[in-house]
Amino acid sequence: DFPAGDEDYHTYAEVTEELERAVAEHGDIASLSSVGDSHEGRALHLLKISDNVAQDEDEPEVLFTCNQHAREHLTTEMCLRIVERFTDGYGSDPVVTELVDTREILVVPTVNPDGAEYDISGGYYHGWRKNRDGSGTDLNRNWGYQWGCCGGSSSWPSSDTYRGTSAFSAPETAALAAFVDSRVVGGEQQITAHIDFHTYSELVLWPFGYTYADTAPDMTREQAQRFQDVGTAMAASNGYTPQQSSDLYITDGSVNDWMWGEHGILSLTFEMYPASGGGLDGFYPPDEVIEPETRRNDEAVQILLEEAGNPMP
Ligand code: 0X9
Ligand code: CA
Ligand code: CA
Ligand code: CA
Ligand code: ZN
Repeated sequence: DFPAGDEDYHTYAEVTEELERAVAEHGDIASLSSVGDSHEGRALHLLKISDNVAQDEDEPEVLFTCNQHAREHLTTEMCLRIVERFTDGYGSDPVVTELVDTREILVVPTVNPDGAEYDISGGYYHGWRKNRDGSGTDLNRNWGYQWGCCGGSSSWPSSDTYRGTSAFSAPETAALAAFVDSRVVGGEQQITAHIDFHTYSELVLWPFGYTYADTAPDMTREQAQRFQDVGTAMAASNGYTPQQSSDLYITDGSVNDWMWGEHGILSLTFEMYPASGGGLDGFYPPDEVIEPETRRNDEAVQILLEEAGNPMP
């Protein structure tokens, strides 16, 4: 469990409960499934929110993923806020209602439930980042676009950025990637936009991470400009700093490079609160910040949902 005083954070069992509650109360617009199982057999929950939720309608699909990194618990709360806002707000909040009616919102609140549960086991924080399959793999270096290409990951299992033995060697990345692959229908990827939430540093980041270059074989000048425009607009709404992810540091095998490079998805990473401060402590802000720091991203989430309807140049 979470340490005393931090009980407002959700354990895996409590995340499951929240999602089941959303479906029980809003079964007309919410349905719960999973993209697969973690190494230890926990369901990687997928909550879909849309009107006519049982049907696969021709509406832009928008994906939100959280908690790839075990200790980044505030991100799980971010995904839960998205679930709560777009279910409880349906029918009363006009913006929410319009977006639920015209989008298919897909939320995976915890990509790494084994790691998250381990991180709080014994009632204290372990500073854990990776999954729990015993390989030492950093999930956010295990994605299959330019995997291990460029010095943005490590070949040492003990490293914080170990890329794994091959792309998608981790069951959690493999399951999520297979789900995204499965959204290619009639030759067209249905998911048009994505945010992967992390902590911390208060940043809005866009691909590519594997190269410092702004343009690349799979990134035209016009496309890079759109990432910059959307990222900058989002950052204006929440006060984060917008930048290409490689401007922070080079990564290869990160989720955004694959989502964009492989599937053409407008895919960004948010690094949430705090902006800086205190090494490991930065991953464990008190639960009092959950409400203000997740609400802070409401407008950016809305911008992504709206942008999901616009074509990529
Ligand atoms: O290193 C990561 O995977 C992310 N940061 S974290 O502190 N949450 O681990 C950032 C990934 C963004 N991509 C690049 N910086 N290239
Ligand atoms: Ca508290
Ligand atoms: Ca629908
Ligand atoms: Ca659809
Ligand atoms: Zn992270």
